[in-house]
Amino acid sequence: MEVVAGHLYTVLVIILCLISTSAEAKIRHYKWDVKYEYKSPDCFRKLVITINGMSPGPTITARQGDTVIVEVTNGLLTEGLAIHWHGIRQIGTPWFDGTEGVTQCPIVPGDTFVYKFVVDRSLLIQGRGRYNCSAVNAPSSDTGTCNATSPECSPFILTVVPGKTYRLRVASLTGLSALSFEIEGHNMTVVEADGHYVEPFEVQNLFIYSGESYSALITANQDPSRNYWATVNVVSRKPGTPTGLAIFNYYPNPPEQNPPTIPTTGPMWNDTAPRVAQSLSIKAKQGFIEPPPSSPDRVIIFLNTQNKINGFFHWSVNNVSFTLPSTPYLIALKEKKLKNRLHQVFDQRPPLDGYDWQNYDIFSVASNVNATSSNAIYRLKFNTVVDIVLQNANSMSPNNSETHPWHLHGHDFWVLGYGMGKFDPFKDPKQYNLVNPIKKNTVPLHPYGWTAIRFRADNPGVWLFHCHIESHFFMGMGVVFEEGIDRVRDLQPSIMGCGLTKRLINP
Ligand SMILES: [Cu+2]
Repeated sequence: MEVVAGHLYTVLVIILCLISTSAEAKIRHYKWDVKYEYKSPDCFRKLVITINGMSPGPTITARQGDTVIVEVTNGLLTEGLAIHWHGIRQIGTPWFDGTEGVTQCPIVPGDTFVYKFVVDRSLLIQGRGRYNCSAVNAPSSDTGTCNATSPECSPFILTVVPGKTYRLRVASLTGLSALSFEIEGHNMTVVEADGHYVEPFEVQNLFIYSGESYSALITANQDPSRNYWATVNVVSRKPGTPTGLAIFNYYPNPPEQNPPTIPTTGPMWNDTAPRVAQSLSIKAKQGFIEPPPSSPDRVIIFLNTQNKINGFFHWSVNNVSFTLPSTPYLIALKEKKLKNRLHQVFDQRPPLDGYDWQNYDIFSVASNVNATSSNAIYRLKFNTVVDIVLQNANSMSPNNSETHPWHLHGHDFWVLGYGMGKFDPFKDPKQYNLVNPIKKNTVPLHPYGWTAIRFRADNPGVWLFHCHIESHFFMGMGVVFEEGIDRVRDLQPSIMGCGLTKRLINP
């Protein structure tokens, strides 16, 4: 489970743990209380958001086709709440996607909201890491001292039997950093990404971005007389935290026996090449390929930049920094009583499908860093094929371009290609992989590069597409797509109550 706290509203992103398919569909019923508590997940005592007293929260165990019902009570006292079920497409239930401002009003403090949706597939390992307190330089004053004896930050132990092969399910629940995951002395074979089988490929370390998930096979084929470090290191931005540690324990060695080696620090945080190489290695597995449509009906290019508005830092798409309206789009667009008031809800001028690519220098700080903000949305013709090209650029710091993992709600998309430098809309599409592209829901945009994806706008609803770095999204790095709104069934009244929707439930 991933906890993403916003400035005003809190969005919890939950990753489901699914077991294999088949058997009869069941109803899986949960009651969750969300509140703030003190915990020490990294040996520093700090305030965290918990579900039923846990962080990470409880695991939902379900099979494909099961119906999950979760009664969520918001005990945060001062913040609104919504829970997004990351990777679940919400086909037929767009109002339960858990995106406040897009598909629902926030669950206000003290209120209970019931989510009910059918599971369409996916992921995860639940684990704890451990930090080495001696590696911490200067703990900040508000988090106290590093207490390595706290049972809450005791090392996660992964016990294996020599000679056996294990499938590790790894999900990144981060809100900021990209990670490099490694088990000392053991190569991993990547076999699955975001719920889709990939043509197996071997890595020494697995790069994983916020919101992504993978399965990797690991064979316990090293010297069985000792244990090994499993490490997690921050990449893509300069690490401000020590290496996260777990113990890869060969049975019957004592589980807590520290490996005799120094934990691995992984590749350099700013070495982009191996990360791009991993992205390029991910292809759909033979026998599981879903071929993409051969051409798009619409192409949209999103220039990703850092900007300023009134002197404050923002992130932008085509120089527009995204803001959410107080009336959720789904309700405003669907409800007849609000249809003639749409202009009061959000900016009706359609946003741009691209930027001045011929004249924009992506390698320098922009000559004009100022952006505007808008809550306008992209309206897609139902069932059309849409290509999105994410174009990276220099941030407001010279010689700096950041990594942005983009996550699409309501769909899986085909990953058609990655490139370095500026995307050329005439030349680069010729290099797209239309043979065996992987389907994903989250994809990295590498520094100074581009990433091209394709999806079919076939899921009636209103869907967020955003950088999964929490702070980037809240600083404007996102867009919203509407598709097939007329095909959406009657909305659940429970999603209403804010903005102009007040008049719908309380005329
Ligand atoms: Cu970002």
